[in-house]
Amino acid sequence: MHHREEAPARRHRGGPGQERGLTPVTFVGSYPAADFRLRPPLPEVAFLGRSNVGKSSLINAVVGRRALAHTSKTPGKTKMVNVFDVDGRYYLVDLPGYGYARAAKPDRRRFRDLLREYLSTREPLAGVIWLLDVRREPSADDHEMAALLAERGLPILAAITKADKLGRGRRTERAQEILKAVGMTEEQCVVTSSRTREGIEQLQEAVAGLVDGWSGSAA
Ligand SMILES: Nc1nc2c(ncn2[C@@H]2O[C@H](COP(=O)(O)OP(=O)(O)OP(=O)(O)O)[C@@H](O)[C@H]2O)c(=O)[nH]1
Ligand SMILES: [Mg+2]
Repeated sequence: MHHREEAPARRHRGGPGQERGLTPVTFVGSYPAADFRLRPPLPEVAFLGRSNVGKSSLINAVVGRRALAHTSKTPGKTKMVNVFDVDGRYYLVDLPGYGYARAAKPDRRRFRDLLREYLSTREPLAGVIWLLDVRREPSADDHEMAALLAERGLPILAAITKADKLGRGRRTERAQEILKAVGMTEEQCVVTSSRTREGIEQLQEAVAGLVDGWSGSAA
């Protein structure tokens, strides 16, 4: 089922050769459950994090498109599993956020179940970019997600987001505090900003590394 999220028709969703002639990236589909089949079968790299942490913005920054994945000031924008084909080599996956306290209860449950199902069963999942806001303490939901990923033994890279919100010294300090709180090292982390493009090249390399290191079967 190729169930698209509502989008204004004029909204750009990444046809071939648009914007800056970068790597071709196309929107594949939006899926309400984790058992969708993609053709061709390719490894997937998913962006995971609490609502409003900047997942959709970071995907746009990584692929160099301004409005491929839909972003919003209001938390809870991404409601399905959105898949983008990057150059026929791998899929980038924009997930709904977790932990949005003001979302309706049934929505919260649905997102949580969808994330759990996707993260714990999805076969072609090569690795996860786990987003953490530079200004926030990791939440109970963050820790729960981390436990789920650890259980499956998936490669994880922590992306500290919105680094532009803090000055240089403060952001390094915060990054260290966050890593300590989630039990990860600096080698497993990149400090990013979709706004200033800080850390974006490093993140691109990390995504490529996850894809190259993938040894599973996407079929
Ligand atoms: N200052 C700053 N703002 C950012 C950055 N990245 C995202 N934002 C803002 O944060 C808000 C949420 O961004 P999204 O990319 O929609 O976040 P999301 O994690 O996809 O949110 P959901 O889909 O609702 O879970 C938007 O207002 C963005 O403009 C960043 O690097 N710096
Ligand atoms: Mg989003």
